Amino acid sequence: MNKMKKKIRGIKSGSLYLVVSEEYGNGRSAIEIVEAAIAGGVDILQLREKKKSGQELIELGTKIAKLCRDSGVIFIVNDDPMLAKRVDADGVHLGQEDMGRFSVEMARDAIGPDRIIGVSTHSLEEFKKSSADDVDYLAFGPIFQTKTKTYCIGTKEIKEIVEFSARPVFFIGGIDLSNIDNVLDEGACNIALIRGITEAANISVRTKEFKEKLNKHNKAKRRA
Ligand code: 3NM
Repeated sequence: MNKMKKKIRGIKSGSLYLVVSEEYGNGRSAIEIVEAAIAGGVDILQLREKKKSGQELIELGTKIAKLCRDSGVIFIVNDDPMLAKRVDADGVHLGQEDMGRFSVEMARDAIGPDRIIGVSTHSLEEFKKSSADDVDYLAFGPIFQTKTKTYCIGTKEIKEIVEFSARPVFFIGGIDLSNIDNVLDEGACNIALIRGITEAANISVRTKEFKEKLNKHNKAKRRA
């Protein structure tokens, strides 16, 4: 098994996953966001730029792949298994809409056995169904209100998801420093987010703050 795939499969707790979208970066470029998040200690980065052309994504993805490789950060590309392969990312993230167009099995055939596949899920039922597929991690959300969805689930299903899952789970959607404790108190171990980090005045400091929160919470949980 490839090193990054092993790394993500082995994640138990305390991992911070940043989804990078320039439109939420307060005028900062994707590369600026990525560099600052890496400096702050982010664990996983996803390139999610819905408004860029194919060529722009190849150029940007290639640059981010190098930055991540040099710092041991896992790099995931949103939506497109062929782009993930082209820029030599560690894996691809599939939304439910993507899986309407092609199955996880087809994405696996496209990117090969060594790269990571992650999926978005938005209900307990979807989560359980996707868990049976050949995926390396799952995301569950939106927990709180967010800009990319018209509804949110809340924290009530977190416990059951965590207990059920044999793979790492990232909770996502509207998570920021003011509500992260509600998510962690329900048993979440890892989180994913956009604006909580990309809108910060100092992205690197904010990334560190999230990492500290996650570490502190997980230490307390181990002691309990
Ligand atoms: N996926 P923010 S919520 C990209 O629920 C994405 O699957 C979600 O952005 C899901 O942290 C979301 O700014 C947006 O709320 C997360």
